[in-house]
Amino acid sequence: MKAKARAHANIALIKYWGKSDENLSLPMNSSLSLTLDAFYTETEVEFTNSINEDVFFLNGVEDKNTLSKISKFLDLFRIARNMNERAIIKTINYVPTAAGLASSASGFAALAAATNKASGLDVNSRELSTFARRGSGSATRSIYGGIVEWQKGINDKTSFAVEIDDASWDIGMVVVIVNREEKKMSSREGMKSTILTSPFYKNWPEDSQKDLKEIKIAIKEKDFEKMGYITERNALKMHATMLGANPPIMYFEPKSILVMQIVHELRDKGIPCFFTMDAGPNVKILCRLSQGEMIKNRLMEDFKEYEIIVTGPGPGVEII
Ligand code: 2P0
Repeated sequence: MKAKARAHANIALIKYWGKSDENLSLPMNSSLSLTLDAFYTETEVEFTNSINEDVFFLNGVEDKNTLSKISKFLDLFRIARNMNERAIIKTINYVPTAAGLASSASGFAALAAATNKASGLDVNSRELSTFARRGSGSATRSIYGGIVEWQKGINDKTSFAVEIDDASWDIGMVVVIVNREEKKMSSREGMKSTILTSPFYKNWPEDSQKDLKEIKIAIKEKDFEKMGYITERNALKMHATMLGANPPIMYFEPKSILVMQIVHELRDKGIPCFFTMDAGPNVKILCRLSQGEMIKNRLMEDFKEYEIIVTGPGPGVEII
């Protein structure tokens, strides 16, 4: 009745932006990501008859704010197993100091895997990704390592992740921490508002699927530059849909733009690197892993060393 799991965070190269079903967390578009080695979450779940309510500890401190979301998530497993036991959940986020990155992807992937084991449900990875999805959309992809596609599907059973490539061909990311404060608007709210109010959203579901198709070809051909250009454009198009919302949603900060300019400067010098940005001001640079340290050195002219993290591809979720 007790199990512990580790899951790594992921960064989307083709973004998920918008839900077609809020309750089931079904996405409007399929997405594709790179699982990262440097950022991960470890979660232990123990079901027991000795308590009447779930208890959740985050980094050693009891967290009552997130409890209802976690309990609702555990209910999915309790219903599937026809069990009533409450659980003690202990989560540690291993994110380099000052990273300030969202941890919902690694968080819900680790929670799903630990609960799957502890409850005895024992579904396979594909089905596990559908459970992770119910916690947080991006968690669907953190079930697998390397490059992962989340196929949008048409219902709960068909919206799952699949492995695309192990990313072992000199691929990495440089994460630049621009600001580690909590974001003002959650992705959930941002997506909803974009769909409802942005005149630019209507092109997104179809256009992002074209990008997805193209990037999968580039990955198959191991064409890193093509993969990078598609990644950078796709992120900017996602942000364009948000900029068109009312009120506008803008995650860019001056330093985010500075990183983008440095990326272009490096590219002009012949170094293949490409930026992407999510629902926050931090910028992630897709690059050759072997050039990560060189890119970091350039960034250190404008950023502090602890604000720059070089990482390779990470593995899928594992029971530890
Ligand atoms: C992504 N993002 O594909 C996109 C790009 C942010 C921008 O998935 O509402 O925390 O829990 O499904 O997964 C972040 O959103 O949102 C996200 P919910 P989630 O990575």
